[in-house]
Amino acid sequence: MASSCILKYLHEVLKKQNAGYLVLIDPEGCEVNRCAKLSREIERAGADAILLGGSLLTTDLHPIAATLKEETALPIILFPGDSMHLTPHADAILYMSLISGRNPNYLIGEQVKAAPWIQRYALEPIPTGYMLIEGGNRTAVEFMSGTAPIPREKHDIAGPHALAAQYLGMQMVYLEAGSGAELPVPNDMISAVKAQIEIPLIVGGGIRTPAIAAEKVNAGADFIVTGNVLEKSSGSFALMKEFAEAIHG
Ligand code: 1GP
Repeated sequence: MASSCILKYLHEVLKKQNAGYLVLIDPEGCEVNRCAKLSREIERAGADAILLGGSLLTTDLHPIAATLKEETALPIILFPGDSMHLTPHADAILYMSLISGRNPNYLIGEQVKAAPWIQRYALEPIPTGYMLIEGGNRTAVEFMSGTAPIPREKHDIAGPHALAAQYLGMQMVYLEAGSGAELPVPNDMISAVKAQIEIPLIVGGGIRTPAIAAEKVNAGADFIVTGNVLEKSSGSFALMKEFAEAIHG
């Protein structure tokens, strides 16, 4: 039986500080040596864990994940776009169900295909209710999943989805505006969702500055995810440090 040490670790992170910082590495287009350097910087900058994954994967995940495991002591948590995006060279997996959508393949289909491999690879599954929120532009996750995001102002829709995730036994809720979203998840939606649930709330997509990350934490986010902004920035180490400080509070 899989242990739950990464989930416990994430809860410990929340006991020690305001919120946790998760840095997403998209293996697509991330050459192994670059990923290795990035992972060392992520750890030195003070992030709490690395998420590894993306909507579409055409590169070989195994060598990248194996290198990350060697280079950093931080937990490596898979963030898969589908059941093909698995590797034994990780500690855990966000075992997500795209609960904001009504596409059975992403509600349960991919999860069934992935389950035997998660067991074989001894990955710790972290059951997560994944909710796509309108982010001002069409994002890869919206296109690839064939699901419509929840409108930005519809807190009355988002809240019950998150609560249903909790009642179904999920351990985390992820509010996702989509990688490269023009607009991150609105603060008032974060607050409305947070008020309805007791499980930790992850917020990501389109968070480009430490000040915005801090706003999301103040609104109720327990974990902040950044991806794109670091891939695009030349001074990514300094920026990551600023993010970590802003998020940890
Ligand atoms: C995407 O929430 C993550 O799934 C991160 O988004 O790349 O826009 O930071 P960004």
